[in-house]
Amino acid sequence: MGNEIWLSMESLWNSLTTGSVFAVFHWDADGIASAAILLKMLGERIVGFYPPRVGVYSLEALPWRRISESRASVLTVLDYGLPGTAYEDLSDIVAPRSVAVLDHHLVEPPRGGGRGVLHYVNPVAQSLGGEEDWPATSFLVYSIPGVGEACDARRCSWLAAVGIVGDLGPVIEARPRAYGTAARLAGKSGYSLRDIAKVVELVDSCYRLLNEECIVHAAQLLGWASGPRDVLDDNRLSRAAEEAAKALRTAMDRVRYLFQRHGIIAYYVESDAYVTSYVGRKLAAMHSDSVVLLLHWAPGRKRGFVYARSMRHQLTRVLRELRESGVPAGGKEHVLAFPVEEPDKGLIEKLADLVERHVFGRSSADGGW
Ligand SMILES: [Mn+2]
Repeated sequence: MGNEIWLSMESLWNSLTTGSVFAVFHWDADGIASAAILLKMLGERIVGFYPPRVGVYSLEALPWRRISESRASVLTVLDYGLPGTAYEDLSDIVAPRSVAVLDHHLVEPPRGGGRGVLHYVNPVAQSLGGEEDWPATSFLVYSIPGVGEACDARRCSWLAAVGIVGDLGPVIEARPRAYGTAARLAGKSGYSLRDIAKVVELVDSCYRLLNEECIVHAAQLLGWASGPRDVLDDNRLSRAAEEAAKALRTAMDRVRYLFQRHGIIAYYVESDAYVTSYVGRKLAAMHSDSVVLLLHWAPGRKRGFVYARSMRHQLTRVLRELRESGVPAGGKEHVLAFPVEEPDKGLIEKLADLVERHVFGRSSADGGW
């Protein structure tokens, strides 16, 4: 089979509406909301539905057994942030099935090296807008011609708002355009951003508990819900949210300072929940001029995560170097994360070296990853 790359929303949507679809979606509120919109629009065309392994950004983290058992003709990947070349590899692996990617992470777009059929729509990677224009993948799905109108008719525009509120979190107030978009989308369905924020907190508790079945439950729940009320009344998510909130509080009390260099401050935390992004965001808000590094170790799971975030500085070049060195890191302009197998504080020192070189231009810190 020859290489085929399709870059338009229309051709991507055409592939989804004429095939049977397996949807792989990012484990956070945006990925879940994106999958829920697809479920609302495609119904029984969706023959399978699962997130990658939480905290890992690589093709290996995809739910391979489920994908091969599903016999879907199209594999769609939502909001997962892998570079374009990874999806070219994926289209080779799953051929003759096609791959349809919807994303808004700033990554390298595909270059035309694959042999399978790849539909790739990522306006940020394709330089068709910035992260403020495309604040969520759920909004991108909603923006596919015809989908927004159909979604409005089913009063489901609130799902697009869930992704925006989830991805921007507390900084949404500082992004007036994205804030306005989210408020307009929620309002179209008759809800406020407060309702949406509550939905985000509930669905994000699943990945914090590293519970993939809970994530699937959340996506199905949102996909069939007539509005936020149905989500807020769900017992399983309420229990998960209580448990996650407890884990987050405990983790914040356990954060330990590691070291500081000019413009960089590093911390360590232990928790068996995926508290990485929550704790990292809080620390980044406390040190808004710095780059915050966090090593999170989950002793009971014998795995951990390294995380970096900055309110002010761009981490894009650090993320690129990590990925070029084979690290399964994911992220956006101001954030990156990757899994680790040991609580090795040396990794944080090495990451600090990369940040010094790429963010602060200090060449004394030499050596790659
Ligand atoms: Mn997203």
